[in-house]
Amino acid sequence: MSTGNLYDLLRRGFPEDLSAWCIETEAGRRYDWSEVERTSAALANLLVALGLRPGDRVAVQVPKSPEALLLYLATLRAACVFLPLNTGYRQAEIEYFIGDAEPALVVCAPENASWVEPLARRHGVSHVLTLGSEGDGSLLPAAAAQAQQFDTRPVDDAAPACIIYTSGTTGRSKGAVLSHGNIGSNALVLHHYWRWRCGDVLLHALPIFHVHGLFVACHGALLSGSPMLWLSKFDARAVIERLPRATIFMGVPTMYVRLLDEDGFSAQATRSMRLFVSGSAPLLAATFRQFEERTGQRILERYGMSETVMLTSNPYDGRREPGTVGLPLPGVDLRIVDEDGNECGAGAVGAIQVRGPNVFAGYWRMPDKTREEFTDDGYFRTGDLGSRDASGYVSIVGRSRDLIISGGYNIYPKELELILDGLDGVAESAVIGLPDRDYGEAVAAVIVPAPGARPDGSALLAALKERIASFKLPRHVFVIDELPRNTMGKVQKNLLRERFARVRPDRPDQPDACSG
Ligand code: MCA
Ligand code: AMP
Repeated sequence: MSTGNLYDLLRRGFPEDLSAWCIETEAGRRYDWSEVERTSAALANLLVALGLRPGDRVAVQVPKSPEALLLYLATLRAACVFLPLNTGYRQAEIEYFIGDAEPALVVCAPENASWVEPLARRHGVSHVLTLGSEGDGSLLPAAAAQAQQFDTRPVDDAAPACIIYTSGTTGRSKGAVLSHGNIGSNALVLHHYWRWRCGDVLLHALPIFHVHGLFVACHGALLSGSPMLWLSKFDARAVIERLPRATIFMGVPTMYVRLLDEDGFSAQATRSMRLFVSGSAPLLAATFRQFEERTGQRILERYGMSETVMLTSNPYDGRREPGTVGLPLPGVDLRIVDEDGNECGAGAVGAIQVRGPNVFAGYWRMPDKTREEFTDDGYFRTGDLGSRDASGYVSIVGRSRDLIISGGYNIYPKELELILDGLDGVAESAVIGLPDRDYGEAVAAVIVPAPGARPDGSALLAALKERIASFKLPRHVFVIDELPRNTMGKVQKNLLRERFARVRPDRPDQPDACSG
C-alpha cells in the first residue's frame, strides 16, 4: 500500500474537530490541531519562499518545543528532508553533519547562532534561522507573513523524508536516509499493533531528535488524533504528576529505573495508563518485574534501529516476555543467521538480519557502506546478535559492533579513542561500556600513558568535552601499563570489561583516575 507524503498520512488521523488540543506544554500552553495544520503550512511556505526544493535538507539542532515538531511537519509537507541533530552535539560534530549533508537551511538554538552561522556559511549553507525553547528566535517571525494554507507536495513512497545520523564503527557517522514509505508504513503498523484509540493521551518525555521520540511516539499520537502532554525533558516527578491524565508513555530503560526510584510511583499513580513502552536499549528483566510488582502493569518492550524504525514488539494482548523484544512486526522479515549465513534454530545465537517496507534504502552518499550492510537477497545486517525461542520471541543478546548504549544514546568507542589517542600524554586508549544501574552502560576510558607521561583523568575529560557531546564523556578513566591483545593484535575489550567491572562496579559518580 502506498503511503504518499507522510504528512498527508498523519493528517488523515487528525480529529474532525481541529479546535481540540493536540499538545500541552509543561507551562500549560495548549496547541490545537488547526494550529498544527496552519503553522506547519506557514513554515512549509517559508521553505519554498527561501528557495528550498524537494530533496533539499533542513538541518535542525534546537531544544524540544512544539514549534520544532511543526518545523518537522513543514519539512515533510514541502518534500524536503529533515535532519534532526542531538542538542548535545558540539561544534566539531555539527560541522561534520553540515559538511556531509549539505543542507540548504540550518535551524539552530538562538544561543548557538554565533558559532553555527559562520560554520554553516563556510559550508555554503544559504540560510540559517533560529528557534528557541519558547518559540523565540528568527524562524517564526520569518514565517509570520506566509499563507497558512499549503498544498502538501505529493511524493513517491521512496522519496527521502529524513536523514538520521548514526555513529559508525570507524568513528565516522553515517546518515540513514528514511523515506516517506519507510516511516509511514511503520507508523501504520504500530498504530494497529499497539491499539491506538480514541481517548488516548500520550505523555511525551523523550527528545525529538531521534527515531524513538519523533517517529514512534509523535507519529502514534498524530496518526490517531491523540493529544500529547509534552515535557521538555524527562523528569521522574513531572512524569508521575501527569500520569493520571495520560494513557500511554514511551521511554528508555533509564526512565523506568528512575520512575521506580520514586516513592510516589505506584498502581494508584498509573491507574489511567493502558500502555508503557520501552526501547532503544535493553530493559532488564528485573526492572520489568519490579515495575509489574509496583504497578500491576507489564511494560511492552520493542526493538528497532534508526535505519529500520521498529522491527519487533512484544504483543499488546498476548504474553509480554521479560528479557525479550517480542515478535517481528507485521511486514518485517527477520532472520537470525550463523557465520555461514544459515538460519539458526530456536535458541541458537546468530546475527539479526531484517527486510521490510520499513527498512531504509541506504546511507547518505555512502554506496559502498550501504552495499556492505545489505545481503545479496536484500536483508539489512543490523549488527545485533540475537536468538529466537520456540514461540518466535526474539532476544537481543549482544552486538557484533563495538557500541555502547548509555541511557538510550549510542556511543561508538572508536570516535572517542581517535580523540584520546591524539592527546598529549596518551600512547593509546580503549573505550568500553561498564554496567551502570542508571544508564544501563556507562562509558569508561582505559588509557596507556606515553613513555614518561602521567596523564590526568580530569585534563583528558576536559579535552574531550570541547570536542564531543557530554553524554559521550567517560564516567570513569583508568590508567594501565598495557592493553591486553590477542594474537592478531586486537585489543581484548572483554578482558578490560571484566577487569574494571570488578574494580569499579556500577559507579555512576564523578570520573576517576586510577592505576591498574
Ligand atoms: C544525558 N547525559 C548522559 C545521558 N543523557 N550521559 C550519559 N548517557 C546519557 N544517556 C549527560 C548530559 O550530557 C549531562 O552532562 C548530564 O548527563 C545531565 O544531563 P540531563 O539532561 O539532566 O541528563 P539525564 O536526565 O541524565 O538524561 C537521561 C535521559 C536522557 C533522560 C535518560 O539520556 C534521555 O532522554 N535519553 C533518551 C535517548 C533516546 O531518546 N534514545 C532514542 C534513540 P553534563 O552535565 O556534563 O552536561 S533512537 C533508537 O535508539 C532506536 C531507533 C530505538 O530503538 O528507539
Ligand atoms: P540507533 O542506532 O540509535 O538507532 O540504535 C539502535 C540499536 O539500539 C539497535 O541496533 C539495538 O542494538 C539497540 N536497541 C534498540 N532497542 C532495543 C531493545 N529493546 N533491546 C536491546 N537493544 C535495543
